[in-house]
Amino acid sequence: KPRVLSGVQPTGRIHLGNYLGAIQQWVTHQYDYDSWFCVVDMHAITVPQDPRQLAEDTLSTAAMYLACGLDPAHCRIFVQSQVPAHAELAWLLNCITPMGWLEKMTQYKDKRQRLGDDTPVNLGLFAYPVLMAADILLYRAERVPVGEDQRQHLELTRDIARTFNHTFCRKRKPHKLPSVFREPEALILPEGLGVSRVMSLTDGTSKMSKSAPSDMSRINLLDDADTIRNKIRRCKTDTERHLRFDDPSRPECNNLLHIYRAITGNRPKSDIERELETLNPPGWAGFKELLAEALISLLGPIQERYHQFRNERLFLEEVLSRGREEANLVANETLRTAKEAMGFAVAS
Ligand code: AQP
Repeated sequence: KPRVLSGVQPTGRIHLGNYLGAIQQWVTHQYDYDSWFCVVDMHAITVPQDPRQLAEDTLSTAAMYLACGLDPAHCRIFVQSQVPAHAELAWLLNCITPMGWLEKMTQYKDKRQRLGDDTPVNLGLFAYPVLMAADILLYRAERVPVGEDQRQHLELTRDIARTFNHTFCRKRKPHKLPSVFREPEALILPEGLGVSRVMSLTDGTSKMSKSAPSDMSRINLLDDADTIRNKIRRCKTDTERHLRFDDPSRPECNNLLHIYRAITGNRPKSDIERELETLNPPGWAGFKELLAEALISLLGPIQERYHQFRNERLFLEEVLSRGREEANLVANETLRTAKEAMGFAVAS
């Protein structure tokens, strides 16, 4: 089976963008792929975290993976910081990655802008994509199921893998070595099969994100029914009455229709547009009610399972401990071959 690897940062509450763009794909693919999913807590600390909260958020994120449908009998779930090879490989890769490549990363540029000129940017935030490359390359993953926002980081991962293989394997004299790393492909939902980029509820041109200051901009998977109704009631819309897909001048309408479609079985767009013409009350008011209730139906069962898993601490720790052991085995082996290729004196 081809191997997949992906992860979410424990930086707050998991939202609908994380679910539709990434986790839902993981759940679907876990039976067809050799699947590895991590909670990327070392990525989380690229922006300040409360040390009293990080471990709990890490466990909550793992519980949410299970609640969304990841089955530890079919995939491995582990915590990034419990596999030291991630940090070590990231350092090796830092030393072959030109800073110019990282300066071009739009996510870095966006985050930097959001932090403002007065907040100094740390080296970790700048080097974030190199750590992400290490995460993926350590497992020689072939596919990486992510949202559209990660496409550029995946391209960078491929560039880093190619540079490493070229420098330390193919050009190696007198004997070439087999490639250490495999160039992974992003697995991003194609248009028509869900939403690869869920946008903010308060601005249809920016992505739904954990770090956006206003909680009204996102639906968190743990939001209760009243909160969901309130957020959808107050989300940004426009003054047109007809609800149509794919009008570029109506980003909010487009986003909400795509969310509705993704959570109600990906029916043809024309079917949904027809359904929306018969709403009572008509237009936005009726659609907002429909969307809110569809979200509540989707999230209710996930929330119930989440609270069960969150209370089964021993089970959760056992899943993560098994994941940690297996991840360390694979990651240490790849790290050893990478260090050998670079010329380190590797202890036998
Ligand atoms: N809006 C989104 N639409 C589709 N997919 C998304 N993902 C994130 N946002 C969307 C996907 O979720 C996975 C984990 O991403 P993350 O942990 O980086 O989450 P985040 O919400 O992007 O976190 P932050 O801290 O809020 O980051 P910034 O500030 O960069 O937005 C990934 O597969 C991602 O594609």
